[in-house]
Amino acid sequence: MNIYDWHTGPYPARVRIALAEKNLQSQVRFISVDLWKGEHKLPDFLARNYSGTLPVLELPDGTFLAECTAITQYLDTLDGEPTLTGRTALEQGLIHMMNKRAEIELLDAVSVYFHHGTPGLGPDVELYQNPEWGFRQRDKAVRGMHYFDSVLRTQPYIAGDSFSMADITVIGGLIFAELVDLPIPAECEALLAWYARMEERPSVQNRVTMSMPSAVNA
Ligand code: GTS
Repeated sequence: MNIYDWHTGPYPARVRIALAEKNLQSQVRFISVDLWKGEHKLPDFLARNYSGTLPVLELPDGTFLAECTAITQYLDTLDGEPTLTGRTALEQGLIHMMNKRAEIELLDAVSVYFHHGTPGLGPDVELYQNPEWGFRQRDKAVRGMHYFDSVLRTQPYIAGDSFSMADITVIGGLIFAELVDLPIPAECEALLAWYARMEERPSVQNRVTMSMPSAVNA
């Protein structure tokens, strides 16, 4: 399988962490798509993913799977342990809900802030920017941090008692928040403590160095 990604990207980090959690790294080849040069907006790449975003998983039969949630679900189904998307109907429902919340309330909000409220990927790639929308999403992301802090005051992981895809998505949000200098508020003690625990996981620590990326059309 091929993964089209960018080694320091917060969304690609989600799939890199999932791969490491499932010990599937040896089954994929990483193909680097340079976001800063806008390679993800070129026709070749858009043919692989209409949305023009990373990461994308290419299967041996030529199928392209985009969207971190879909890729994680696929990888989780390929291999049994540990499960990242739940076993029972209730676990799967809760993980899906919290994963979606982690995207809407945190990760996607930070991403919109990056693309609209900061120079983003630069003038050659950011063809439309709306700073006010960006700043609103920045504030939404901080509210999201408070929300996840409240969740973690009553349970050890984002979707309950076990580590899951929803934890990975919040980790992605906090990786992105660090990149745009959006710190976790000091009063979010449960979120800070949880994040310190997450940063100790080998899958999170080794996510950037897990492979040497090759060129886009290698
Ligand atoms: N909903 C998509 C997913 O979950 O996969 C979003 C993917 C996404 O936004 N990826 C970023 C991207 O391609 C990669 S990174 O910012 O994390 O490195 N951004 C480029 C762009 O122009 O939006």
